[in-house]
Amino acid sequence: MSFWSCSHCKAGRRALKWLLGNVVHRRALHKTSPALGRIAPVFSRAPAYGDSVAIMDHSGSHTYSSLYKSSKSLAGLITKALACQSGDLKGERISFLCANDASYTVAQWASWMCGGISVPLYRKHPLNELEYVVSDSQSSLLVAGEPFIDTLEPLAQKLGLPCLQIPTTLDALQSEDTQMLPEDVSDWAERPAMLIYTSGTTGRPKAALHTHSSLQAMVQGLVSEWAWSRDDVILHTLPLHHVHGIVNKLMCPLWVGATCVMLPEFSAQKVWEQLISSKSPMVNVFMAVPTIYSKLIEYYDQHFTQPQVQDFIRAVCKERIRLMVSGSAALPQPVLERWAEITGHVLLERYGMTEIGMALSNPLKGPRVPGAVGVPLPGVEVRILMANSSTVIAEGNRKGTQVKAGLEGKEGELLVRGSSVFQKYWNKPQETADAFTEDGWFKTGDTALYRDGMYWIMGRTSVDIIKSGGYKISALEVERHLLAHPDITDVAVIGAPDAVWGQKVTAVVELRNGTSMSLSTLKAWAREHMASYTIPTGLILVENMPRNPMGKVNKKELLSRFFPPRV
Ligand code: MCA
Ligand code: AMP
Repeated sequence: MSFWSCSHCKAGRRALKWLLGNVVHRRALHKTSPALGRIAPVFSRAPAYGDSVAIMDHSGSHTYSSLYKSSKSLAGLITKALACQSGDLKGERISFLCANDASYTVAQWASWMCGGISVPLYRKHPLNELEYVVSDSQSSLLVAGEPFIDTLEPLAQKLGLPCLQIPTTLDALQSEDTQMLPEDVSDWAERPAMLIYTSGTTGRPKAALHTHSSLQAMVQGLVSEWAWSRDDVILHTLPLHHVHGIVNKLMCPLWVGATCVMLPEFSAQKVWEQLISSKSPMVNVFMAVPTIYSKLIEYYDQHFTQPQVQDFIRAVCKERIRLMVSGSAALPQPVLERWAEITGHVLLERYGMTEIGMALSNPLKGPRVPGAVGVPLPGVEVRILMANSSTVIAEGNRKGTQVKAGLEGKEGELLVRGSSVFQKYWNKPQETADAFTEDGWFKTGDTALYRDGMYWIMGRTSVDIIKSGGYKISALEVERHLLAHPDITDVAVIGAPDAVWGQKVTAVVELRNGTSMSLSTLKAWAREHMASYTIPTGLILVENMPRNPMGKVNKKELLSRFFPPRV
């Protein structure tokens, strides 16, 4: 029996039908996917890299062998705390909250070494959101990096769960009492590995379940396409509860034995310092969301005004850095152009999503077309489907794309299939079924077109999904929170266009008679209840919420009324 077959949920008939179809399809893909090969979770490659530096963080350098040993010890402590005699947690969930440093990798590897599913928590989430994730994932144990023990311990007590702390000095974890690891992990392909929470247009955030094979497919696709090697040094500045920060920027380098330099959080000044520093190891790979590139440009324009400094920066970036990537949101052309002026690098834009990993990428070598997201990565198949019809406009993979005659350049919904696609939404069979077509294609909800030999993302099909700073935010989830405010009687949340953030979370609010509200009082109230990046940064007060005769708010109309398109 596979790890995962003891599912917690009773799938409905439709879900079961989908599941069977999907499993069959995914099996077929495993057979045919040439890139995937043997399944080997990233930690199992660490011993081969021995004393090479895996991670550099605020506390110093951490070699592959020291991370491996600390992770084994933590895995041993986890199985002990859960009284698991076999040493195999068979897919129990381990939620962990760590800083952006080596302790994160130790927690992740440890949860895998003892057969668990890793559930990364995020430090900017308020307690109620952390509790939601721990409860929804039915986690059995919590792991706290040293700065977060005071946050997690009371939560663990409330929920009756054990809570382990990772000491500041990771070596203090290394003990004799370590986890015995399976000699052979070749049957790990369909083992569940990670839950990533993502917002949608229905209900609370749902967790996408990735298996070891879907994670490996993501990693191997990027390693081969972007030519990752052991000599690479990447600068890591992203949050670690999303695929971009976890897979692209952390698991890829650790897969090949490269070095990951981790900053505790994004700071434009610190990023510039690292990019041009002549201290070893020198960064040669950088990846970020478009907002980060905008903020780096802003910092450059304010601080690096002297021509000789500008020449130096350009020369260093051009000479040392081999790859700079943008993704998670559309890269505005002015940002791409200005970045190219400053650094001499045309950003490589790629497209991905929590449920599928990376799907489309501009080439490492060869022309990168501004505004386009390139072609399918290895092992990925894509389709563009005409809205409200079964007409396939275009379908393609690594080798090429076929377009239906006369439909070149027509827009439709982007569908994705392949070995990097997630297995299911945790405990949500209906949502899982709804997310796929009958023949196993994942429906991204993004509008795309194929033109001039590449794919272009034209936006979301739903106005209720907002992208701000690279974060996906559900307008409905923000409305749910705001409606709990005692003075708010009605609210509609919209994503106003914003040059730096992509979109700006804007609340159109109707207040109780006789009350007033400013953006700063709303923000102060929201900080206790909502993740910081979901808090509105725009507030529009209305006497009466504009509704159509059916009583519905038309958000497209609201957007064009308050933010008319510039002509
Ligand atoms: C926020 N602020 C704004 C706006 N938005 N002010 C004006 N207009 C706006 N539109 C304000 C906030 O209210 C806050 O104000 C201040 O700016 C700083 O906000 P904060 O969120 O704290 O910003 P930050 O800490 O500087 O972070 C910016 C960031 C961050 C580094 C760009 O958002 C980030 O790390 N984003 C990456 C997200 C990510 O990794 N996404 C990947 C998921 P005040 O100070 O008054 O409170 S997508 C994915 O994984 C898929 C697979 C993919 O394709 O990659
Ligand atoms: P998430 O669900 O948080 O993983 O975010 C995935 C979403 O980010 C996708 O569905 C797209 O809407 C958006 N996205 C990612 N990369 C790009 C890109 N290069 N251009 C436009 N949108 C993107």
